Amino acid sequence: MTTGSVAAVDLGATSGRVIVGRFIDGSIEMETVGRFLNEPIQTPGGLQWDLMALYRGVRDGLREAFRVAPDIASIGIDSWAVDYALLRGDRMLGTPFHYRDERTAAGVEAVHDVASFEELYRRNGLQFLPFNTLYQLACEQGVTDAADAMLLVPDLFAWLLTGEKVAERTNASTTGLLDVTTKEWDLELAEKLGLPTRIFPKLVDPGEAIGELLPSVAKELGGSAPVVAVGSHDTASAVVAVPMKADRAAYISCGTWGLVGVETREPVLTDAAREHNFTNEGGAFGRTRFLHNVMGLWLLSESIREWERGSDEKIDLPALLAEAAEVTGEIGVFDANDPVFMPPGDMPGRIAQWLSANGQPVPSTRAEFARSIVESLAEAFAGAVRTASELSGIPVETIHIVGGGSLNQLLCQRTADRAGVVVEAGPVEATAIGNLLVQGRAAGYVEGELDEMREAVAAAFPPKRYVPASR
Ligand code: LRH
Repeated sequence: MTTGSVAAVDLGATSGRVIVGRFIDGSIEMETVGRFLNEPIQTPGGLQWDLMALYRGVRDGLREAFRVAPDIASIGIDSWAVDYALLRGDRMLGTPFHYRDERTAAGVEAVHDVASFEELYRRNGLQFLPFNTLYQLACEQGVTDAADAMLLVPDLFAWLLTGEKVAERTNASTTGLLDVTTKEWDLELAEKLGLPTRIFPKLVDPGEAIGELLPSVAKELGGSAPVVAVGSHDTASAVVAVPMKADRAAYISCGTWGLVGVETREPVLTDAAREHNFTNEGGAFGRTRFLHNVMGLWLLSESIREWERGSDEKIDLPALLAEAAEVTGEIGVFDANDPVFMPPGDMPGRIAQWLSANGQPVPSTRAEFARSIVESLAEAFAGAVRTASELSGIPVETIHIVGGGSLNQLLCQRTADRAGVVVEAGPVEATAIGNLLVQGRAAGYVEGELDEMREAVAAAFPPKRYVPASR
C-alpha cells in the first residue's frame, strides 16, 4: 500500500502547527489544519512555556485533522529540544521552563564542579550551551528528588495524548545525559550529578509506536490513531528532509536558530571538535547531526518585537528585507554567536552596543539593522560550514538552507557569497516534512532509504539556487 495519511504536530519557539500529510503513490501533499501562537510567559519563577495553551492548540489541530482525514494512520510530534517537565505519577511538577530563562548559570557551575566540560564532551559529544538539560536539571534538586519521570516537550505531549512515558532518542541526545557512543542513558553521569536515575524513561527510536490515544482523548478528538515516535527533536526531523547528498553537502536549518552542520555516520569527538564547540546530536536512521548552533532569525524577530513594543505598528518583514537589500555603504558585522544575544530583550540596543564596542559602524535605521543582522548571520553561517567541513572531512559542494530562513532571499544570497559555495534553498517546511516522512515510512506509505527519501523531497519541493556573486 502506498497511499494514506498521517498527522504531524510541529511545535516551534514562536508557533505550532498541525499538518496532515497525504502520501499518494510516492508523492506527498500537505494540508495545515491547525496553527497557534506559542507565547512564553515571564513568571516570578522565570520564563516558562504556556504548556496548556499549546496543548489546547494541539488538540484543536488534531480534531481538525481527524475531520479532514478520518483514517490518519498515526500522529507524530516534534518540538524544540532540551526543555522538559518533571512528573510524579500522573502529575506534572510545575510548568516547563523556557531554555532562554537565565536561571541556568548556577546549574552550569554545579555540573562543571563535578564533571569538566572535557569529560562531558567525551561522554555526550554535545556543544556547550548553558541551557542543555543537564544544566537545567542541576537547578532543580528539590524537584528532581520528588520526581519519578522527566519528559522532554514532545514526549510530554505524547504522554498527555496516550498516557505513555517514553524518551525519543534524537531529542534525548540534546539533554547531555545520553551516552554519545552507546546511545543509551548515561546513568553513571546522572548519579554523579546527583540525579535520580528513575526519572529517565525508556528510549524509543523514530518510527517506533508510542501508544494509542487515551479513550477520553480519542472521544474528544473524534478519532483515534497511534502516536508514533519521529525525529522528535525538530532539527532531527528537518535534517531528514534536507534534499542533500550527505557526503558532499552542508545544511543550515534556519528558523529561530541557525543549525549549521553536516551529517556523519559516526560522532566526531576530537579535541578540535570540542574546541570549536561542535555538537554530535542523534539523527534519525542512526545518523549523527554534527553541527553548531548559530543565533538564527531570533536576532531579527526579537528586533522587530522591540520596534513594535508599545505601539500598534506591525512591521512588514518582506518590505524591511527589501529595504535592507538596498542599503549601501559600510555595514557593521557582529559575532552572531555571542551569548549576549541569547536572552529576550532590547536586541537592536545590544547589537548597537556590540558594534560600537568593536569599532564598527552602528546602524541608524531599521533597514540598516536588518542588513547588519543578515550580514552577521551569513558570516557566521559561512564560518560554521567551513569548520564543519574541516572537522568532519566532508567536502562541501552545496549548502542547503531549509526552514523559514530559506524564504529570506537576501540571507540565502549573502550566505552563498560569503561562503563562496552554491546555496540551495528549501523546503521551508522541512521539519514537518521530515516528521511526516518518518511516519509514512513506518506506515508503509514511503519506500526506500534516507537517500531516496531525500531525492523524493527534492523532486516534490525543487530548491531555489543561489550562486555566489564572485563566480
Ligand atoms: C531549534 C532547537 C535547536 C536547539 C534549540 C533549543 O528549534 O531545537 O536545535 O538547540 O531549539
